[in-house]
Amino acid sequence: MMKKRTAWILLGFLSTVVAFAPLPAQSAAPQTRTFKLDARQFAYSPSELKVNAGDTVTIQLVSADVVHGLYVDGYDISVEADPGQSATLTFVAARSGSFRFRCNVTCGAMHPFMIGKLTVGANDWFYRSIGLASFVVVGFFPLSSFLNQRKKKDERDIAF
Ligand SMILES: [Cu+2]
Repeated sequence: MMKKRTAWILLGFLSTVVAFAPLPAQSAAPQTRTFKLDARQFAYSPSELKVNAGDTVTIQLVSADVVHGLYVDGYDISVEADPGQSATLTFVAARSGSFRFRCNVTCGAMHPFMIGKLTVGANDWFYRSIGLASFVVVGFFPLSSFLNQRKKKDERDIAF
């Protein structure tokens, strides 16, 4: 009986740790982030942007030569900047994942290759729920078979 209780307490404790332990790599509070994105034939600089889910993101698109655009896949938002000018795009990064951003103004021969990547980190709750779910799966089945064995043994002890 003691072992059974200890196992439950241990499982409860581990679940609590998974649910409430601070995650080192993720910052919980949403931030406001501003990026200056240089656009010229036929690339963006920087070509990779990383934010956390929930961040408010402002991209200042600066066209160095001809008219360039910026379209973000998955978010379905875009902005255009005239030659030598800048234009800004602000949005809340509510969707996690990797998204291409691309030039949506035909700007020359290599225009289709003018692409970049926006990475929106998953928020804490996504990882926590996966952690909890794995505890339920990994923890429940061995424990239940363990408890069943105990129960059978107890019954035998009573029977004989
Ligand atoms: Cu282009």
